[in-house]
Amino acid sequence: MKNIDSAGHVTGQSLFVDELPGISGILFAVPVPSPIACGQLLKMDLSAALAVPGVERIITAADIPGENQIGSIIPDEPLLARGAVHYIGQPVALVVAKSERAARKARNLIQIGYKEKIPVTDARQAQQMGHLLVPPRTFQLGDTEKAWQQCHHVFEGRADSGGQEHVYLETQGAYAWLTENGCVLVHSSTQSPTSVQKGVARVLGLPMNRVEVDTRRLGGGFGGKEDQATTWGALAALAAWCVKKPVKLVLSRHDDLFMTGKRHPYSSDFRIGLSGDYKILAWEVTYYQNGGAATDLSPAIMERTLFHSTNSYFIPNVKATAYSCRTNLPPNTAFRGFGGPQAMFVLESAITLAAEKLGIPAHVIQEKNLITQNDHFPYGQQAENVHVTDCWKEARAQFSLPSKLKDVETFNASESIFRKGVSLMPVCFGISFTNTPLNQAGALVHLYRDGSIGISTGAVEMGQGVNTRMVQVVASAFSVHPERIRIETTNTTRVANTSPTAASSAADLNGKALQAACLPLLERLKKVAAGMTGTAEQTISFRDEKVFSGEEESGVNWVKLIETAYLERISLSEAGHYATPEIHFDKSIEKGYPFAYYVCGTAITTVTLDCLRGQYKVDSVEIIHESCKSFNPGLDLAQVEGALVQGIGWMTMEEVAYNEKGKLLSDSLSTYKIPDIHSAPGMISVRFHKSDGPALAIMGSKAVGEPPLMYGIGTYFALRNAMKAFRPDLEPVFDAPLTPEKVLMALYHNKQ
Ligand code: MTE
Ligand code: LUZ
Ligand code: MOS
Repeated sequence: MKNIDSAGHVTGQSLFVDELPGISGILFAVPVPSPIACGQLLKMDLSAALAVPGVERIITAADIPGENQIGSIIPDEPLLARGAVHYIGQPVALVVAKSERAARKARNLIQIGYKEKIPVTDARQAQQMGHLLVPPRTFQLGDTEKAWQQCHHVFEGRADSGGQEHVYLETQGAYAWLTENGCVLVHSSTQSPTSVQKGVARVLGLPMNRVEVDTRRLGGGFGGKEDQATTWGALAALAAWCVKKPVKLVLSRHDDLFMTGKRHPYSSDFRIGLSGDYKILAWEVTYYQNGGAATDLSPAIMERTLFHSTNSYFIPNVKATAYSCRTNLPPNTAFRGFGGPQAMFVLESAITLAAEKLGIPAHVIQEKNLITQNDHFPYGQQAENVHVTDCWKEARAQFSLPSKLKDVETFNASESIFRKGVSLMPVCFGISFTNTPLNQAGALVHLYRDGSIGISTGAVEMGQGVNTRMVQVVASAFSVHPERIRIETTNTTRVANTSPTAASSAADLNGKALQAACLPLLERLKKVAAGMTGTAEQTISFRDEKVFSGEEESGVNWVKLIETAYLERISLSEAGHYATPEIHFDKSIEKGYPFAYYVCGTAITTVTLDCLRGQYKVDSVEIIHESCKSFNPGLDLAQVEGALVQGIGWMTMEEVAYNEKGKLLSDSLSTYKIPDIHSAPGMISVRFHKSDGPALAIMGSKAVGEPPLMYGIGTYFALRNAMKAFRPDLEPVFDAPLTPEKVLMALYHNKQ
């Protein structure tokens, strides 16, 4: 089934927040950012700004009727700063005007007096100063201290990975107005309507039932709107509250780039120990996560880093410690993979370092240490039903690894300027929110009298196609044509207490909630059908819009059945709820069973490097990816390809740069390069590893949103292999992104 949004998107009919029609009296809001990263705001002179024609009001923290707080895990983030400011771009006021243009003009005239302090932008420095967002955590298995003595080879190193800007096509935004009797409606571009609802209620001092949040779809989220849409929803609602008119707030690209948080940069120290036959016996790692100026989701992201510190490998002795460091950057936040990619990059760096020192290919070490079904992850969950080795072997065989390696060797031996490199990248990603209570969802199903169907869930469509999957789930449950089904907006008054659409789990959780809603409806309809056909209820089934009694077609169709049920006064609406069974985690001992299942795969990447210029091209990425019984291979393929290219961007070209004052330097799409069609791999080949899907995956179809991003890590190491082929004494530096500049500098560093 095609994505139900395709036609609307290409004809321009799909609506996004900025395109919602203006209501009479509509005003536009523009946030006022802090000009300094650390210090005190002394006073704001608003007089010139207020004199700009069209300006209605400038809102500050003093106007907030409720609590000036939006921190979701820890209350350390004011909606509008007052006094102390902690990063450049932190909202300090909001200009509301008749046009966005007037609001912008006014913003430029605001004079802010401040007293500046020296900001801290480096995670390690913050850690040394004791600036942590939360206490550090350690995951441990076996005894690394003892294990070092048994190791034949021990290597130490450091790995750094940079931030990543989400670059969702639709910038952050919200549109709010007061409905009646002190209630507010917010249209928000959010992955988490309930978080926005909660945030607005808190800021306005209202109970949640007076705040309705509606989300039709996002022009991309990628994690950037999991927590950070709340700021803009709350600001729009606050403005509407203060001026009693509809207020739209949609960030310009530039404002979005420098005011919002990104993927967390990590700096890590590691120590890896191997036996004489290359079994990894011990793994010690310390992660320094650059959290930015407020907690946001950093502790949850740090936790997922710890969960994935051994990626697809079994290591008997592990000690992984993570520090979430407070710095004067915009609060960093969720980004596809949620700390998992950062962990995997460090381990791959360590394996590569070991391989280089030992003079063997990295894939020899990788292959020897893949986790098997009897092994346990360091946090206690058994790797039962984990198909790491199957995918690895399938990739080797199907993509002819030996001949590929040989071709590259021949090429490299015959070339003077160009070098090729190959890498293998196994991925094993846990599916479920690591914060167990979030693994629940709700849904609502209406069967209308004419046989058409309206469904609502807590899932948010952001391009990944979850709405299409939801339609498929219901079409399959009732055995009706998908065209009969209309999926409604995600709205807090229809489905309450929703978890964010995140952790790749939206289809599983919300699909199962939908199934839970369809089940009692089906039972009731069977009773009606039994009455209509004069047969026993147990013999009734629905197939392709027809009622069957046993193998016999009864002559009753779906439309007639629904109309009859209505006349018999049978309820045709149902709400469903689902909570993932079995999963649990005990933080006091850092052990448990946090994931419903794992998604595995292996990517083989080939690159060609121009060693004169530092430029490179990804020739091909060939992937075996586990989808099990995919019920929408087209959507799955799109997710794998998109995530892969996003991962390659993070590893190779996307460089988030701040200066020492905490000012974002890469603050436009000309200085922040994301992959385009020219930098995408010349060839992407994805083959799905099929098997019986786990019961906890919706209709046996495994989650796909995030895991393939981590195949992009393979590009870094393919490039490193190409560099190494040109310069065998390459320094053991692991510092992503590996931009062409960095490649060139490394190839000629200290060269006689
Ligand atoms: N695909 C598109 N096109 N746009 C997005 O914003 N977000 C990704 C992924 N795929 C995203 C996307 C992220 S970060 C997640 S967690 C999942 O989609 C969420 O959706 P799902 O749970 O339905 O997979
Ligand atoms: N969000 C979250 C996530 O709150 N918990 C998670 O475990 C998670 N994982 C991936 C992406 N978002
Ligand atoms: Mo995705 S980072 O879980 O929004």
